[in-house]
Amino acid sequence: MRQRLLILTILACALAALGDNSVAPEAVGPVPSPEQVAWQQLETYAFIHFGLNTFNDMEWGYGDTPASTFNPTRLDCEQWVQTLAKAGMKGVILTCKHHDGFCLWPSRYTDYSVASSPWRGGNGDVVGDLSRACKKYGLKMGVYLSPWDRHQATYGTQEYVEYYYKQLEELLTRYGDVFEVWFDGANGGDGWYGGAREKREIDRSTYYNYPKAWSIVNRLQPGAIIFSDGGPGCRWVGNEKGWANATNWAFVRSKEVYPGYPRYEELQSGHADGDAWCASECDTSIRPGWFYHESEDDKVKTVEELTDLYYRSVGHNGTLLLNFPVNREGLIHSTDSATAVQWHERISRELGHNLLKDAEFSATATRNKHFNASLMGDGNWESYWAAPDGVTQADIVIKTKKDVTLNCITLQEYIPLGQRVKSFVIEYKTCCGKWVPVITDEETTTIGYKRIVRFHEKTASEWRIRITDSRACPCINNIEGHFRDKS
Ligand code: FUL
Repeated sequence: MRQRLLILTILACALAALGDNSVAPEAVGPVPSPEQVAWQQLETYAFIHFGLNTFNDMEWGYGDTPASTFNPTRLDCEQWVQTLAKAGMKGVILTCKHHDGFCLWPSRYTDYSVASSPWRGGNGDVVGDLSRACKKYGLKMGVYLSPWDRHQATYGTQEYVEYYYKQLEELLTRYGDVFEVWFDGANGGDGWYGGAREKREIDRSTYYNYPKAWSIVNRLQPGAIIFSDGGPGCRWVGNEKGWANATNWAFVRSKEVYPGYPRYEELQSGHADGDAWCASECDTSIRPGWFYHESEDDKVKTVEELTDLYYRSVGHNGTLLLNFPVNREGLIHSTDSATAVQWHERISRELGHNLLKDAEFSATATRNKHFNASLMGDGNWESYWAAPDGVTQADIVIKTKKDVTLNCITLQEYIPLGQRVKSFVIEYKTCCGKWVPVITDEETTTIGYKRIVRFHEKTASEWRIRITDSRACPCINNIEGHFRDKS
């Protein structure tokens, strides 16, 4: 009797070690919050840089330009938002205060704002206008409030930090829901500082007491994603060119990265061994500068360039934050808006027709029927194929009814359970039955929320995704195939 019990106990322990494949896989940390998942699903949203710099042809105003120079002739936030919606943007983040300290809303705590400008007789509020336009056209609104303030005399003291928190509170309580708050790590030191005209050094990792600022955001806008070099909501991608590396983990070592992090290039790939979920946001401007300069009217990025950036941001497990410099009239320039809309149409054309839609999916290892391979082709984000516990390599075979020509495949992991895949290979079957890898310029390593791989076109009726390494059993919820017709 005792011997039987012992055998049963050993058997139970062995089964437990193997995992329970009758249920869903356990999450493998770090994992995203539901807000982080919803944020990544936005994929593309816009930045607007607008302020005193616009009227003074500058990028980093010193903080001494008179507020009276802010005078847009026909500012129209509805024109911005309608343009952005047509360009496929799901939200917009406004530079409510840039480094020069000038506020685009009438802040109670400073007169260096639109209230001291001639625009609408000092009664205007750009943030208010934008929030109304966003509500009207269904876009989300985010706020950028520069921590570095080259105008304020108190900058460098605790008094300034309190002022910063109060402005944050104003922005987070006056204008309805905010989807993202942008904490910019930039600081050049020098400024006007109430007339002192000097260089002020602060300790970037401690001066602003960011945990306190973040607790204000969490209290007033619990749904908002907090951006900074290292999150906690999402991270800077380590360049201002709008792309992430092909290998891109949604993790950072949270104890290491802070706003102003010097080894920022690491952020292009994230930290494979990071302890916190912090996906990358790829920011760039549609023009060379962030603010409007007439001299850049002929330097707007082309549809071709923006398309490439889309594949290297959204297609590299990031989001794309594309900046539009609003001009002195207070409008998005017609070249920028026409280009952005054409770009969106181009992406929709390239990725709008899934050629693997009616294909048959199978896998060499499947957890159980509730996680079967067909769920990768059902168009439902919540259903996914999963391998049994302990299986970190598996092949997914996709058969189409007739030959299809593809030059692009999209893969998605079910990220609520963590980012798992470390390497994969895309193959097609030749007419003589041989599996051959497609030719791509990119390393095929991580997948994450979304990975879009472009490759030399091939025609076949059988395709294979070989997952060659994974942090735990892979969980894939979507696979699509496309032919990107460049004509
Ligand atoms: C940087 C700033 O210094 C630039 O002016 C711009 O706002 C960019 C988005 O972030 O850190």
